[in-house]
Amino acid sequence: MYLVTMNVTDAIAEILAEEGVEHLIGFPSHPLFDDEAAKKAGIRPIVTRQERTAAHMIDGIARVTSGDQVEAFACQHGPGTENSVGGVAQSYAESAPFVALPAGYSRAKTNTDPKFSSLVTYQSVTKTAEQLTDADAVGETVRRAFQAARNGRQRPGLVEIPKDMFSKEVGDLDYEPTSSTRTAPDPDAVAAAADELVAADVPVIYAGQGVHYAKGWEPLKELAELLEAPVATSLNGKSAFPEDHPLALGAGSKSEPRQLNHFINKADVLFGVGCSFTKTAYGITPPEEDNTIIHSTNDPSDVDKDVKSDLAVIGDAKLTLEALIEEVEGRVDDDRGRYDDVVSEIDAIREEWLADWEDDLTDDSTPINPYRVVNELDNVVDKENIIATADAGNPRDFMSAFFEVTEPLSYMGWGKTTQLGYSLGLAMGAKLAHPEKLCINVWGDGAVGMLGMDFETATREDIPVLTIYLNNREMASYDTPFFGNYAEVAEALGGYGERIEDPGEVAPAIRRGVEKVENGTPTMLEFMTQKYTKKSRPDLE
Ligand SMILES: Cc1ncc(C[n+]2csc(CCOP(=O)(O)OP(=O)(O)O)c2C)c(N)n1
Ligand SMILES: [Mg+2]
Repeated sequence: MYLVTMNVTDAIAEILAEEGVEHLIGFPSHPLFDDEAAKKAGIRPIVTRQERTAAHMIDGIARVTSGDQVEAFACQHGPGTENSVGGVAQSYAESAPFVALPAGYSRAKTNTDPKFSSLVTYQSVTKTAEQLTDADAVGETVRRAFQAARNGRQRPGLVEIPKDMFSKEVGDLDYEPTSSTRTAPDPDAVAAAADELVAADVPVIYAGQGVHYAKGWEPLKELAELLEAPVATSLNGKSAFPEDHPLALGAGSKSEPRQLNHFINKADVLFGVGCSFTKTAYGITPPEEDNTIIHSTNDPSDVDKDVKSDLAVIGDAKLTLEALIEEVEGRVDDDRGRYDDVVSEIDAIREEWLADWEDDLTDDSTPINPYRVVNELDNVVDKENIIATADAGNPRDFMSAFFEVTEPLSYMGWGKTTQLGYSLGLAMGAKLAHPEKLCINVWGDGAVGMLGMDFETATREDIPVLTIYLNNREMASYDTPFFGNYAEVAEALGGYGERIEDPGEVAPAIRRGVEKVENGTPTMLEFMTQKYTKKSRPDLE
């Protein structure tokens, strides 16, 4: 808290600092960049090559900090704001928070055709959208955006600042930073959920991204072990439950493990926690009849949106899981006597499923089978020290099912909307938040073409990420050919680039890449792969 007189630009910079913002990421012109206001307030400004990447980076930071680190985005009025919609929309759909501070046209022209209005256009992809029209209201206006971004279902908040406002003098600024509050579930609903889960023959837990945001990983494991119940995650929830745990089913997506599909269909009680149950091609579609669906979410608007539940438990995922553990503990003995059966049922299906995929995962053919790359990546990297993600298209489907993760927040899964190129920004954001981790994105031609030039942001800003590019010279599911030598592009942009054509070189190349990254060099490994669109679709078998 402080009392000073300053202009709007400096006031916003100070507010950001008070809010704990560490990075202002975006694209000029914007006074927070141009006047070095952010820098002077101790905030690191980062300029990307594309506004979308900037949003993706701060989205990545938010995700890998469980929404604690709410960062700021800035861009120019007009074209900057027009070009940024995608980035904000992606974070809105995936529920990742940040505060966007786009400049706007001067107030005299703000509502004049054809001037782009962020206030109007961003309404559908932000939690709150406001326009700053009074310098003395700068504190309360920006505060509302942070408050929205930090609380409940975390999503972007936006304040459009007409460009004539930046130089306006602010009277006394007295700013208190916002905080986040958790909501606890209705005890009656928790008791009812416990009754159902304990009485179930085949209880199955489905964990979503809310478990990451609530940091509910430990109680999730405890509840699963208490109930002796298998655990699936959504794609966004991937890594909320260790995938090497005997009760793990893996992540539900367009390509998913056979054991997951088996148990989702077999469950007589399906407990979705921290999930939206959104019907999407990249999520599960549970049967709604002949079972009991319990839906726990912190956003009541998810309940009965796409999937009709039998019981809703509204609240923070961690508080809900902890409350459930207490209720369940009073209802069950230590050993329910079915752990071994459940585990061997999972294991048998999993082994059979992996055996069916063995030929792909270890394929020696040339061009390289992309599953071979994913499998070698899975084998080579140290799972305790990574954060991985994959892009839209087949790379997502290869990774979601066959890249196993064991640590909370070691995977950034997404697919509520699927903008090509999102993965690079996510990986760079993760690296900024966790410089000690190996941050990896796996993407294809379509994604590289859209945001590949932001590899230069990684080299210029010293953000050493490992980019795995599966180059099949086309958009495989769209029969659209592309070409280019992107390993050379990566080199030309100041990083390390290597093109790999020999399947025997896949693992050694990954090791070389990891070493380059560890030495501080952003690295692009370009694997020349077959066009391959085979997915694991047990639902269609
Ligand atoms: C911005 C955007 N436009 C269109 C799409 C639709 N889309 C999804 S995947 C894809 C092709 C991806 O091709 P590529 O990156 O080469 O991966 P591949 O499937 O070939 O491995 C397209 C066009 C999208 N996801 N994002
Ligand atoms: Mg491709």
